[in-house]
Amino acid sequence: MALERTLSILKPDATRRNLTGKINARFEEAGLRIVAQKRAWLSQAQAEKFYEVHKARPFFGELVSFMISGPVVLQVLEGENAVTRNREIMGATDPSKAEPGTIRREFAESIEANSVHGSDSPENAAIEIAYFFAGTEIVG
Ligand code: RTP
Ligand code: MG
Repeated sequence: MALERTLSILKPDATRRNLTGKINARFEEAGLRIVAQKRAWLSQAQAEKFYEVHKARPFFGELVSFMISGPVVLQVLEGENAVTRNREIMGATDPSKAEPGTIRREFAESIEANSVHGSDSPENAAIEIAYFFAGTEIVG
């Protein structure tokens, strides 16, 4: 199996509670390597474009407000089956439905403030990585 890459975001609820190291340890323990990482405070336009697929959903406005409410950490994770593997260790969107031991079950505050984002397909991972990172910023 070839190495795969996925885009990860540590969301504002995670940076606010100083949880970035604890969450990064989860990725590394699961065999995912952080091959790019930067802290950023997203603009409204950046967050709206990133979550464009959810534009028609009732939670879109709140989601964008939440994502720009504080700094985030943008990351590229690399490993075998990285997209699926990362979604497994993140757990379900709603932390009350996430499996015990997952990042969201352990750290998330709510269905919205759920600590992490992970790309949902290799195709979207490529688009999302290119949205935030130049090729030279990724060091595998
Ligand atoms: P993500 O894209 O952030 O990795 O999360 P996901 O695939 O598990 O969930 P998705 O359906 O793509 O939703 C994106 C983010 O929107 C917020 N959300 N709020 N209030 C609500 O009902 C609701 N539903 C989703 C969450 O922050 C979710 O991660
Ligand atoms: Mg999603």
